[in-house]
Amino acid sequence: MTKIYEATVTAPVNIAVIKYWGKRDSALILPTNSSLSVTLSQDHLSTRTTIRASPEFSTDRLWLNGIEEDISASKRLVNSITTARKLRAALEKKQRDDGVASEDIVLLSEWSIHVCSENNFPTAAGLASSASGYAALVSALGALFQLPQSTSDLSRVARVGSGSACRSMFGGFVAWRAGESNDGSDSFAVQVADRHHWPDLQALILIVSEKKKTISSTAGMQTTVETSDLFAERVRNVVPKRMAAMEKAIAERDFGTFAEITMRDSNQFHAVCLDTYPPISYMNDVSRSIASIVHAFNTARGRAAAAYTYDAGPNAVIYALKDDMRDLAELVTYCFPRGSTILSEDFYADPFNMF
Ligand code: 2P0
Repeated sequence: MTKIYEATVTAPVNIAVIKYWGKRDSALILPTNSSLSVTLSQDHLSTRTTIRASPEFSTDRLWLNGIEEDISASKRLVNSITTARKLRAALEKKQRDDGVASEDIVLLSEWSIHVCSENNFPTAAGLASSASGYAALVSALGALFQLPQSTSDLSRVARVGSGSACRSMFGGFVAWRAGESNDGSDSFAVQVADRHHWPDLQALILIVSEKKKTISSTAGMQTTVETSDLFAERVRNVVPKRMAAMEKAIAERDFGTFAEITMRDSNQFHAVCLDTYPPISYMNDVSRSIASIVHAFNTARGRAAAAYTYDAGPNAVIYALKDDMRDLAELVTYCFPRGSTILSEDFYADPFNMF
């Protein structure tokens, strides 16, 4: 009978409130600054990955959303799989050293794998897929290989696939500690608060454009590192203070501070993009209008009741507490009646509404 081992996992998308932008080492994916994100609900924005290993498979193969891709064409995929295999090989060696009978040791590290990965959201919607994709791949490899490493340890493996993926290894509120080493040993994700910590917090995703971005994050951030003067100021003097203030705001469920830092950090990230030469512009007029609407909403409420943030594209993510989110969502749909939004009833649990 054919021997097959199989693991299936689901990993969610995360949206940064302190942005990662810039690498100090492109091969190991070591960032220039720490970052912090909120992991969204697994139910509606996530990647589900199944991996099978068998001694009968002749080569590693991968299907993304039903279409076969060439693994060897992606250095990052090869790196992630090779790193996980080395951890499995170390585990098999330890079993041998511990005197486990050879027939009881499954040499999974030597078998080829078949990977099947699917997003439950349209890739064309311009929402991050590399974060959930690599987090799902590495979590599935960890489960398949029964690796004893902690989630933070495995986040280092996800990081070599895509930087932001290391944060999707955890739910809730997640910091990626930049670290200082040259080998990446101290550059990994940690959970700063779990998903039940702030049940009132909601995320609203406003799909402004479904077009693929013109400049990839990977290419854009390196041009920023090489050309922006503002960037050095951000890395040295701004982000470290913001990381500390943001972690405190989350611990205290202080939405006003959380919101202000979130908006300021998004604005500074996009300012740094504009300070890049040639400049990079991810937000468009609709994105900027949404930011103005959020500020008008906050002015009307006399407090920071909602916060916007934008990644490397024009789509907006709004954070607000439940009581305010309904009104904000109504205001946005009034201003943009034909817009496309996804409202997470709470960002960690069951219901999502599409409307
Ligand atoms: C973030 N972004 O913190 C920031 C904000 C985009 C803007 O992480 O080269 O796709 O694979 O490490 O992870 C996008 O960067 O880049 C990103 P690589 P990645 O979420």
